[in-house]
Amino acid sequence: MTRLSLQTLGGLPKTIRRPSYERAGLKPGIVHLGLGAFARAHLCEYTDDALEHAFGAWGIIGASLQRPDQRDRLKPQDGLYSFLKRAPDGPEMRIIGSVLDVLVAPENPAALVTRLAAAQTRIVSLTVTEKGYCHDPATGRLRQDHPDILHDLEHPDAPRSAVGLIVAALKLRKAEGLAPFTALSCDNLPHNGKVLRGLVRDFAALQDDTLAAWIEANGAFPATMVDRIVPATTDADIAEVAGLLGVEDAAPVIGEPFRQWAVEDRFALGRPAWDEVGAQMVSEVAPFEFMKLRMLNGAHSSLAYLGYLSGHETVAEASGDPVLARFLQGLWNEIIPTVPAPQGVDLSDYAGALLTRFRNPAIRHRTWQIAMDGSQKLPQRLLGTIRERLKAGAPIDHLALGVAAWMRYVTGTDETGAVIDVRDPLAGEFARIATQAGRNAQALSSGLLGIEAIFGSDLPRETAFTQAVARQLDGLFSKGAKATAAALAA
Ligand code: CS2
Repeated sequence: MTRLSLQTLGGLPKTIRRPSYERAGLKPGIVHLGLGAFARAHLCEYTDDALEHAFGAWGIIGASLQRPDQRDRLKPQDGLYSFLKRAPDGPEMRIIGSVLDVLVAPENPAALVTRLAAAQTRIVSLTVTEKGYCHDPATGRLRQDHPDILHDLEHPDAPRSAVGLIVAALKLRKAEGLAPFTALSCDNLPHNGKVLRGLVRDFAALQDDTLAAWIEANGAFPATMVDRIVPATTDADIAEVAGLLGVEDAAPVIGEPFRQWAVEDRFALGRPAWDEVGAQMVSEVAPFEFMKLRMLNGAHSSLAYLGYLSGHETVAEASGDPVLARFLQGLWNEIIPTVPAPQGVDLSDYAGALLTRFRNPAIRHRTWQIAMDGSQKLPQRLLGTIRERLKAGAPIDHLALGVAAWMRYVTGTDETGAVIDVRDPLAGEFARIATQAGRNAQALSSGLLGIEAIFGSDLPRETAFTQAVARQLDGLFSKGAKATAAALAA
């Protein structure tokens, strides 16, 4: 079958929206690190919209930090791909044109550093997931013992990590008298701009204090809150897209219609007209970020673990289960008092809208996908909320069940005795702790609570927390996930 490309673009069915700007004249201005499905359904769509609104040199060069697959799929398509938005009443499709090229960092790290350091590169954006920051999720500080950081200190001109790449490029820019680019984190981390700034500065300081001081004085690291539900693309999606397009697209992205982007408007060298196409440029991102990380992602993770253990494959199925829907409502009741509402937002309405989004029957977002990397997600999704509830002397039963369900999940065996494919940088440690503890809730919870990179040194000393978690975990072992969630509502 013929492939989607600049050449075949003109022959697509007329009903399919495509870039209205002159794609052949588009010049790059952004390098995006971690060109996964989420970025292509969020940043790249906003940028495509902004280019239609006000054309400028804001094309995107993507960079894959690990594998060549994305480049291999997109290169033959001249960077073009389709975005299939799945609403409950049917799909809508468009072609995104903002991605110009894809580089593969491990194949030629120096070429990527050169591209980052080029004068045309005015923004370097990132979606490298939580673990891609090589930091300690409990504190937000650089892990100097992280294998990629150790590697990059030894090979500063051929870095592997996002932080190493950014610092290598900033070093070249400084030497050439160029201003730093804006580094724009689009990952689900609290205070993502500030965290990235700290990591870049600390890594630079390990090599050269004057470089660190120059970055500190001149760098721009705006905070962002990003939101869109984007499940992994499946073979069935690829076949469906080919049917709609009439040509083959090896790299479509699938997502819900809803999207939100709150961005701190502090850019060193300009930005696309994102504000004209729906992004909210704000002076304070924190309220948006707390709302989204605690209410959406906190609920997502809790539901992923409980849902998986209850035998639900997708978020839509899990949130359609009346017992788990009741659990979600109870969870949001515990979370809402800890969230400062962004101006004009009613948090109960926000929770109601989340439930509708989770239940979108057209989106198959696997609980297993969200369950990944819990060690990197729990601190900002659940543990910060728990700390604040404890300080206020408020109940935390639903939050504790979310944490206990994660513990039950990382034992690696489900309620039917089947193996769970636990994906997490700390999976080895979990397996060791789980083997030692067996089905003893007390032993398992205290073993896992001892992982300081997740729980810090404070939470294991909070008996109201440790007892609540052990109690819920005991319920999960003795009664199972559904009955334990049901018991909370009783
Ligand atoms: C999800 C997020 O995979 C996960 O951990 O919770 O990817 C979630 O879908 C997005 O943050 C929604 O914006």
